Amino acid sequence: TIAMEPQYLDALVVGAGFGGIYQLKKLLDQGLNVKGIDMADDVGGTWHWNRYPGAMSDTMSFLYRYSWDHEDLVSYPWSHHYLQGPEILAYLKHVVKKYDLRKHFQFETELLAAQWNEEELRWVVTLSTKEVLKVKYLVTALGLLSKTNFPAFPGLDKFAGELYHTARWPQNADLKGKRVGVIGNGSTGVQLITALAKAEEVKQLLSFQRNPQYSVPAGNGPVSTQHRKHLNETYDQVWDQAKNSLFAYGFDEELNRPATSVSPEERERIFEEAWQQGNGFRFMFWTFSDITVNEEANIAASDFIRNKIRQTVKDPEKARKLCPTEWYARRPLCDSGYYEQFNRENVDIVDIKTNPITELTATGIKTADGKLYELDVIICATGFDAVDGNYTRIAIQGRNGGTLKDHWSKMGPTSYLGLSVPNFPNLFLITGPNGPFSNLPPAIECHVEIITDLIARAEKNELPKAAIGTNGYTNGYMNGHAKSHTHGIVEALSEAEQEWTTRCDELSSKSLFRRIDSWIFGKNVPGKKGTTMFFFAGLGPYRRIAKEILDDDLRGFRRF
Ligand code: FAD
Ligand code: NA7
Repeated sequence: TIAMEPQYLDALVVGAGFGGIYQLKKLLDQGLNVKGIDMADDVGGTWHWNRYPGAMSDTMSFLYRYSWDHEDLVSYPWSHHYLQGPEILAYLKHVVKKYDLRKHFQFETELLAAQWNEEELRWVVTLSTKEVLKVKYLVTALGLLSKTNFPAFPGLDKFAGELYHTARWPQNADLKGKRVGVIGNGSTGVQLITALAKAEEVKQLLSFQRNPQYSVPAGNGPVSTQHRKHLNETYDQVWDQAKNSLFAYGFDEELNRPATSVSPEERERIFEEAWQQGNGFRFMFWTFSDITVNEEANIAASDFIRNKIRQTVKDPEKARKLCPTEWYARRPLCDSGYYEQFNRENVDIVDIKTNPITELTATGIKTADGKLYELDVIICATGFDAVDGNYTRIAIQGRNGGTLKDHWSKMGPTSYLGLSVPNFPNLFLITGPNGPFSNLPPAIECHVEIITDLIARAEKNELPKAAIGTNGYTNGYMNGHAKSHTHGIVEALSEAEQEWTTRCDELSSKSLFRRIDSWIFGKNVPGKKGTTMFFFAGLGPYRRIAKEILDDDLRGFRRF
């Protein structure tokens, strides 16, 4: 094989979801020579991969989109309070078309390795197509819920029926008349089970459930013309509110009302109001200020939801199985009639907490009690190796030969502000470890905008003259190895990363979320060391901190 000549570019953007699309656009707008890649065969990211029946965003439609195109905000059509997966995919394709971005993307192309070259001040990037790129800036928008978690059940390869993961959903799946087993009942499992049961096409539907979760109604329904008109007239304020709130879900979080500060009747009334209105984040964060940090408040919310489950599910045995016993302390779920589906005769729960799956056989799932559940289709709704999962597949080698994997092996995944890592110059992560925990499109935008600013500063080459000759970069500058040495370097300082990591850890120290083995603290994948993965103080505070840092001459960043 002939070694390919390296291709010189200003920047490579990896990922073609919400993050990659916007980042590509912003860098093109800056006049840079940029390429976007994705291992998928088209744009969409999450919404390209997750095409299972019932896939839906549970951020309300008016906030699950980009905020920067006013014309689009007021004109792009959507009909319901929530967007279905295919609608989001169509929206992202529309944005790509409108800004003519497709020609800058290369699909079915995976980033395999990236190595920092100190001489040239460039990343030497190897792609699955065997192409080699030399880029000044490497932006990874790999997705924080993207690398699938596919549990290694014994006998996985023996199952003779159809076996799917929800995040790799095939376009031709046909479940009509089949006996279907779903493993997993998080956000995805709840959506899938509800949709499959409602469609009344499958013969039998079994939910293989380890830990039941708390779900509240989504409150979906058509959006009235008046409501849309009002939104259109106030969109600037709407975004302003969202971006300055904690979770950017379109309501002001309750900050000063502990659940115990009101009478039991009043508490019930507030829970009921939130239940009627719908949305999981609203139920958890708009009702009271302390549900996620105070045991008593958490129990009050849990009791309320458990009562609703018992009222909804007629068969007491099914209701018992569906009632969670853990803290209400995972990413809050909402649904479009999940619990009701268990009133159907062909829909049932297999409790795999007390009676775990021991193996898959040619014909189905076997549990510890020796029982074999015969199935035609097994669907793993088992979630993701979240946040750093996709990074573990890439060999990223920074300055001095250290790899990102090494850097993250001791403390777990860390970064400064969720986007920069010491010794990885000009590598920028969109929604990297310890980024804001919130509705994601505005969090992603915030990261893209910071990264664009950092790159603009590096491009301006604010290289302090005095530093030349002393900072180790002189060779690259003087010898002229690269096509261009006029750019600078931005990277987090070690102390800044450490400080940020400690801060994120402390912010979540009182959270009941830490007591649950979920993806939010990196505890859902066997072997993964649970660590703090997010900045939990909210998007508004995150944005303020980031702005201060940028205004304060990039405090915490090293610049050359
Ligand atoms: P992604 O959309 O995940 O895109 C990352 C892309 O990077 C992927 O296409 C992947 O193929 C590509 N990639 C990864 N590694 C490589 C590599 N080495 N080489 C090349 N390409 C690579 N968020 C919300 O805020 N609200 C919601 O209601 C919500 N609902 C969700 C429902 C589901 C079922 C899922 C899975 C996620 C949901 N999310 C939700 C989170 C969602 O992931 C984000 O909102 C958003 O879509 C993430 O965009 P992204 O561009 O950061 O990442
Ligand atoms: P989640 O929320 O991580 O849920 C995964 C589900 O799969 C959950 O019920 C798990 O049970 C179950 N699971 C995972 N591994 C196993 C094994 N080995 N055996 C049995 N059951 C298992 O993923 P989702 O895709 O639903 O949602 C992720 C996010 O994407 C969501 O928050 C949205 O933001 C979109 P467990 O609870 O661990 O007992």
